[in-house]
Amino acid sequence: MDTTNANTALASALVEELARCGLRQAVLSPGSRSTPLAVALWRQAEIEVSVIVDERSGAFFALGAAQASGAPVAILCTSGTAAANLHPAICEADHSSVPLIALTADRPPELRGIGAGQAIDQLKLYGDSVRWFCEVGTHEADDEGLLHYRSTACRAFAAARGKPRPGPVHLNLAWREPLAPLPVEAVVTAREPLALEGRDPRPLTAVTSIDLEPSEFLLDEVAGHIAEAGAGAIVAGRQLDPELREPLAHLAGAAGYPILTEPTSQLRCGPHDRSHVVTTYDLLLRDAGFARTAAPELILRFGEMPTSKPLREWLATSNADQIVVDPLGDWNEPTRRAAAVVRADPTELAAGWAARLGEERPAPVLWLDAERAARGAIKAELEGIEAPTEPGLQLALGAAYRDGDLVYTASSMPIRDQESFLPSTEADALFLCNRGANGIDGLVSSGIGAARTSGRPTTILTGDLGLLHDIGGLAALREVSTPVRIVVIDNDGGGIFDFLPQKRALERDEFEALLDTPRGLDVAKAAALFDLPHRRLEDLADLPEALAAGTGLIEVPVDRQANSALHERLASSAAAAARPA
Ligand SMILES: Cc1ncc(C[n+]2csc(CCOP(=O)(O)OP(=O)(O)O)c2C)c(N)n1
Ligand SMILES: [Mg+2]
Repeated sequence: MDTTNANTALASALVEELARCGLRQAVLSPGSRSTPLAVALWRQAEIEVSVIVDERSGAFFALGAAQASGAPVAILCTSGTAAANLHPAICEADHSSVPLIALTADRPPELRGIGAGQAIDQLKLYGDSVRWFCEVGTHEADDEGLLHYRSTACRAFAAARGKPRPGPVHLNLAWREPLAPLPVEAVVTAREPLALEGRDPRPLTAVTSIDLEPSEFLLDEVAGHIAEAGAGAIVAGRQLDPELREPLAHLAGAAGYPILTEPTSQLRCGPHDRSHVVTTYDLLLRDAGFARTAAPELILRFGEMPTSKPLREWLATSNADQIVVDPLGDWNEPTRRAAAVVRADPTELAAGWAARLGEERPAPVLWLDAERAARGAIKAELEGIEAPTEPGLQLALGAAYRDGDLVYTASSMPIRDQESFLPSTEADALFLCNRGANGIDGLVSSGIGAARTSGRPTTILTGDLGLLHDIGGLAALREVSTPVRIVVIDNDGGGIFDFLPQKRALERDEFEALLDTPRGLDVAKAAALFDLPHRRLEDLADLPEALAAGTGLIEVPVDRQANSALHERLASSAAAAARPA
C-alpha cells in the first residue's frame, strides 16, 4: 500500500485487492481526476496496463481482452463525458456476459452540480447494464475506510466474474485534492494490520464460484427424453469454451442429431469429431420443403441463439420440444417456445446425457447429405467468379485459419457471411464477436484487445463502415506485438441494407443517403495515418500471403451491387442441390 497520502493509500489498497483477486489487465485513459487510481494500477506489478486515449475505444479494447481471456479486465477513466464513453462497451459486456470492472473517477459531492466543471451525474450512469453499481464514497485512510475499499474491490471482482452470470460492474470513485501523489503527513491513520495490508497474498475476502454441476435427476430425466424422441437437432450458438466440443460431439453421435453450428460456438472448427457438424443450415432452412422435412421432435440448444434468421424462424415455428441450456441465469429464449431452460454446466450436461444414451444412433443422413450437397453447390457457384466476393472470402479465410488463431468478426454482413459460408475445418481457432447488442462500434478495438491479452495471431473482420466507426481504435495497435490482420471488407457502405425492404420502398437517392451511406473510405490512407502496412486484395488466392505478412490492413474490394443477388443464387443452388432426388 502506498501511504504517500490518503488518496494513494485508498487507491492502492483497492488495486492491491483487485490484483489479489486475480485482475491481470487494466485499460486506462488519461485524465487528472483519475490519477490516484491510474498510478496505483500502473505500479501494481501483476497488472498489465494499456493506455488508450479514446475511452470508447479503450472500453471496447477491455471488452475484447476480457472476452478472450474470460477474466475480468478493469477500465479506468476520468470524470465527465469520459465516463459516458464507456457506455457502449458496457452494454455489450452486459448482453454478452463479459466481465468488466469500470472505475470512473468523479469529483467529490461538494463539487457536483455547482458549475465546477467536468462533473456530470455519474451515479448509476449505466443503469441496469451493470451487475453492481457502487458509489464508493469519500473516506479517510483509517481502518474503516481502507477495509471498505479493500472489501469493495473483492465484491466488484466477484460480481464481474458472475453470480453466476459474468458482466460489467461500475465503481464510481470520488477524489479530493491532492490528486497527485504528493506527500501529506499523518493522514494515513489506520492501525489494524488487515486494513493496512489485507491478507497478502490472498484477497481480503475470497469469494467462491457458484457450482453448476447438474443433478443426477436432471441428467436422467433429459437423457430419457432424448432416448424417447425421434428426429432431433442440436443448435450451438455463441459460447467460448472449447471444452464443450468433445462432449457435444459425443452427444450428437449418441442421439443421432446434427449439430447446427454457428462459428462462434467454437464447434464448427476444431480438432474434435465433426462428423455431425452442419454449417449450411442458414441456406438450407430458407427452403420451405427442406425446413418441413427436417422438422424435429426435440431441439437441444447450447450457447446463445445464432444470428441466422431462417434458423430462428424454423425454431419459432417448430412444434418440437426445445431444451435450452442456459447456465448463466439469463433468459436466452427469444422463441418463447422452450419447454425447459436448464441451469447447469453445459459440458457436464452434454457428457452426462451422452453417457446415459450409450450406443450411437444412426447418423442424421437427411442433414448430412444436404450439408455435403450444399457445400458442393456453394463451392461450384463461387469458383465461377473471379473477383473477390463476400461469401468467397469466407471460404478463403476458412482455408487459411490455423490452430491458435483468434478471429474477431464484426456485426452486419461479416458475421452473417461467416455463419452462412465458413466451412468446417480442423483449425483450433477461437471465434469472437460483439453480438450481444449487435453494434458496429468498437470492433477494431475489441479485436486488438483480444489479441493483446491472448497473444494469439488475430484476424479482425470488419466492414468499411465498421472500420470508419472505430478508426481511432487502430491507435491501440501500438499496445500489441502479436500479428493483427484487419481484413476490411470494402463494399463502400452498409451492404446489409440491400437485403432490407427499405431498399425497394425508398427512392434510390434516399436509400443511398440514409442507409447505404457510401463514404469512399480510402483504406490505404487510413493505414498510412497509423503507419500500418496496407494491402489491397484483388485475388482471394493471395489471402494466405497477405495474412502471413502480419499486422496491417487488408482491403478486400467487393461489389455491393452484385452481392444480394449472389446471396440469393447461393441459397437457391444450395437448396436445390440438397433436395432429395
Ligand atoms: C453502433 C451502431 N450504429 C448503427 C448500427 C446500424 N447498422 C447496422 S449494419 C450497419 C452498416 C455497416 O456497414 P459495414 O460495416 O460497411 O458492413 P456491411 O453492412 O457493408 O457488411 C449499420 C450502420 C449498428 N448496428 N450499430
Ligand atoms: Mg460495408
